[in-house]
Amino acid sequence: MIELIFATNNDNKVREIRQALPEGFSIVSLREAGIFKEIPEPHPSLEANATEKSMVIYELSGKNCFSEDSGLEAEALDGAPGVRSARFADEEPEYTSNTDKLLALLRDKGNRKARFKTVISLIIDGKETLFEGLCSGTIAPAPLGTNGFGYDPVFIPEGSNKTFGQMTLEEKQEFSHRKKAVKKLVVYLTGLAGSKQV
Ligand code: ITT
Repeated sequence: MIELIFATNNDNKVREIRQALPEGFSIVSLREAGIFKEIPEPHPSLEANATEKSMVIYELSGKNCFSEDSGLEAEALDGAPGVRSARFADEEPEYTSNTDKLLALLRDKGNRKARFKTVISLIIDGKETLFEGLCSGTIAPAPLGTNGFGYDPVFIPEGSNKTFGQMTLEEKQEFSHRKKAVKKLVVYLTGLAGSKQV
């Protein structure tokens, strides 16, 4: 069994990654590990924030772990909200949510292309490896569906006519940026386990 701490406070991410992992892998969230810590995300890139989260938890716990940082990049907004996806509407009282702000900024734009990006930072015995997953699609004119989290109700992945918010978790996994990054993580860890390095 490969056991890892998943350095996140986002229960939706835990649910999605648990569902995406094959047998033989077990993850423990920060809450389950008894670690109650808000990890800062001060950096201008998903990669640097992911590294910060996993390093902080590795140093604190001394255990192999991984984190992920993700964001939604809208083409017409030069990649915003991007690394600021979780805090996009913060401190701007005219927007009640991140999706409100995104829809307002895209209202007059013809180009509604966007992509989700996930970066996973894995730390095994102090050594970091990064994995990336992308999912291209478009931003819907208005929110549809209540499943998932974050921007799911406004994101339609390429190859579907439904938003992530209208999909079951199983359906979302067929397209998901997070699932693609997890698949790479699994291949890598399976290789390490084969050579008895984890
Ligand atoms: P941790 O840092 O504790 O892992 P977080 O919620 O702060 O959790 P991020 O900093 O990675 O996570 O922020 C990612 C934000 O991007 C998240 O809050 C959502 O708003 C959005 N997001 C990421 N993946 C998404 C997905 O699959 N569906 C919808 N929105 C997503």
